[in-house]
Amino acid sequence: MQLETIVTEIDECIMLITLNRHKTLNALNQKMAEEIISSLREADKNEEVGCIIITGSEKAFAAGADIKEMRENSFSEMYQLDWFAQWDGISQIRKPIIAVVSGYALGGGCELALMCDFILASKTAKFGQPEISLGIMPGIGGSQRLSRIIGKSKAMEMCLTGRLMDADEAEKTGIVARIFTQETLLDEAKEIAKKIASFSKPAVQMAKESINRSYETSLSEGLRFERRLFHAMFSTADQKEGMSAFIEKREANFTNK
Ligand code: DAK
Repeated sequence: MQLETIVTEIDECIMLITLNRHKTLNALNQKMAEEIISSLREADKNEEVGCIIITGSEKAFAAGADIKEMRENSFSEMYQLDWFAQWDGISQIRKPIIAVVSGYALGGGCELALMCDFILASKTAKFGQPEISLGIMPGIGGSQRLSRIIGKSKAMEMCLTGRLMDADEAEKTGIVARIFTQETLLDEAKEIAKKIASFSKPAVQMAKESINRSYETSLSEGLRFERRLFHAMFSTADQKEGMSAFIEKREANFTNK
């Protein structure tokens, strides 16, 4: 597929997806949603890829859904086209996805970052759900994922006032895993992605699946699910290799089997 709104590159074991609508601060339109989801699916199928990075520009990860594209839409158009339902596809991606955020991550841009497995940010990052100032509300998880991460009070305050949160506060509240300088952010992110990709793919994917399950089930069900996956890992060659390598004081050579 000829990509118009993103650039993708495979760097060793990482698929790097760079949002590429810089003039509009990477505003998310329908085309971009389709291209991101289809690239993620491709990465998921590609045996070389062990981890995926989604990033934007220095000024903006993404400043939200494209206001110009949707302004004139009617309710029936939004409903019948099921506008932005394709974003749900991100939750079916089994390989880890890291959002690497500099500058603005607003509205749908903040929600896209929150759909990823974790967020690495530069000191310039600003997160927000400013939809309220446009006469709308968050629509791809902002009112759901954000409140589960930062709690009701802060999520309410952000969604009802549109206030932006800086990188330090985002790290303190758990939106962001780690902060780096602008200059080193992408290199640090690639190192982290390569580390993840160096481990057993089944182990990485089961760990991701298990953490995600915790958001959708009771603690006792979640613990049972985790234990079953843990037991299942003892059927993999990588479990034998990982434990043997430790005992033999050598590097593990995982084969994803
Ligand atoms: N959409 C379209 N264009 C945008 C944009 C956006 N979200 N954000 C920025 N741009 C464009 C600007 O219009 C401007 O274009 P030109 O005027 O040069 O043609 C260019 O990017 C540069 O922006 P600024 O000139 O405004 O740059 P500044 O540095 O002065 O300000 C800013 C940066 C990020 C503070 C500002 O651009 C801004 O406030 N942007 C809008 C932020 C925002 O309100 N974001 C939320 C968008 S609404 C749905 C689910 C979810 C959603 C929709 C539907 N369904 C389930 C159906 C999500 C909705 C949203 O995200």
